[in-house]
Amino acid sequence: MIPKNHPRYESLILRDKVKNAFIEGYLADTGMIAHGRGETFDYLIGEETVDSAYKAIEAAVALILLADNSVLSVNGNVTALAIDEIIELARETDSQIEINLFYRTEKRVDKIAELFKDHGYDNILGTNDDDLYYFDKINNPRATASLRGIYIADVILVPLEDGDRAELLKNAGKKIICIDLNPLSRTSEMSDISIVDNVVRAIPLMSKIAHEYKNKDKRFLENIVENFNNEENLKKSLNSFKIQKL
Ligand code: PTJ
Repeated sequence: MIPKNHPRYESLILRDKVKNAFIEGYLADTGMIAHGRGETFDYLIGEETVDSAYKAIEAAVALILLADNSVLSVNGNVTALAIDEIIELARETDSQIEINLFYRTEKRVDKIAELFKDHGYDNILGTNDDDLYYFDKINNPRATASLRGIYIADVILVPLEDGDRAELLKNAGKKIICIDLNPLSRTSEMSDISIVDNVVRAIPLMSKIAHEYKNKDKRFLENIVENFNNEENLKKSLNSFKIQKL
């Protein structure tokens, strides 16, 4: 039990969620290592949504709302940290949700699908019964895509994606939006829009902005996307890292 008045309460709660998800069997063991790495970057940006991340979030929401088929990809870490928030974002943006695991096992996929069901979302894609295709004919679990989801999607949100898979999706002609606290990761570098923020802050903020943007006209959204430069924005994100005591 973590006392509410602990100065690092929020951070410890997230750690607990990740640990429990591992014990429940749906978070990869290395997902805990990835979380630790994320914690470090988060600390250095002050555990807040910096201006450049906010700009990227606005552009990301505009791009998703302009898409013909948008998919929100989920893995073990996103399920553990932001299951209700990602369901809300799917509803606000009319996107589909697809399970997409780096360390894919039938057991983990079933558990994640069951959790989404328990949280009121029945139509998750990428399950063991789904029609899964392989990009570039690479018969590798990392290359799976649902025929009704990622395979035909034009815009994909990949929170916490590994670089190889991001590259695979990019080469398949998709527009990629990532949420990754590391602005230097291959995923951040190769995405069309890189949100350098924690998924626990970025995803709810995306829903809030989507709620506001979804009644705007197409030109408004296109303007936001056209005026966004990912390379420049990533440099700004990098500049917001500093050594400070929280
Ligand atoms: O559930 P699976 O099988 O798909 O596996 C998921 C992991 C995360 C283990 C897998 O995708 C992986 O190994 O990822 P990487 O290559 O370690 O990359 C994770 C990236 O996410 C790193 O750059 C971390 O800094 C970043 N990160 C970690 N936690 C968060 C985060 N970014 C945003 N929000 C977080 N909470």
